[in-house]
Amino acid sequence: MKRILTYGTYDLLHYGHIRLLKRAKELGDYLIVAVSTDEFNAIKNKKSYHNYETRKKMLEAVRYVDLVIPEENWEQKVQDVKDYKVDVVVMGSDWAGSDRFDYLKEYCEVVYLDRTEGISTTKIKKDLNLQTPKNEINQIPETKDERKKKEGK
Ligand code: C2G
Repeated sequence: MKRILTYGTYDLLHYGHIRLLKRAKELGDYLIVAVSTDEFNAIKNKKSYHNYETRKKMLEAVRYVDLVIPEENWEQKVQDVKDYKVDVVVMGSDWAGSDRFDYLKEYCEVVYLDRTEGISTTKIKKDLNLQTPKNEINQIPETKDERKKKEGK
């Protein structure tokens, strides 16, 4: 079983993300996505429209994704590769050659896939002229089942 790992914020999920996930999955049999927590986004100076829980739920609904784990810092990648027995780390070509990823070649294969031109979360926000009020992050309301589970009913 060939295990693939990729990292990202994955906010406002768009077809550039989906194409990356589809091609990453095609490289193996099991795809793990480490999605940036809201706290790590702050470190990356990224403000996401959806909070971590919502971005995680949306990725879990993507047919190519087998597991979603939190990306909490820059330093966790070697441990992730070991813990999840990863064969290939995949990122979009905007990360090609980055020292944030290239050093992982000591532990596994590192593959950069062409970034999908013409789409990005920043472009979507700009085109929709989205001004997310400061510190307000939208989230998907809980389903009845999720509420019952939380209340232990
Ligand atoms: N991507 C792509 N084409 C686009 C937009 C994004 O292929 N048009 C890819 C990126 O290259 C990345 C993944 O989709 O591999 C997720 O993109 P982002 O959510 O923007 O992730 P990023 O902010 O680059 O976070 O530790 C690494 C970071 O967490 C990566």
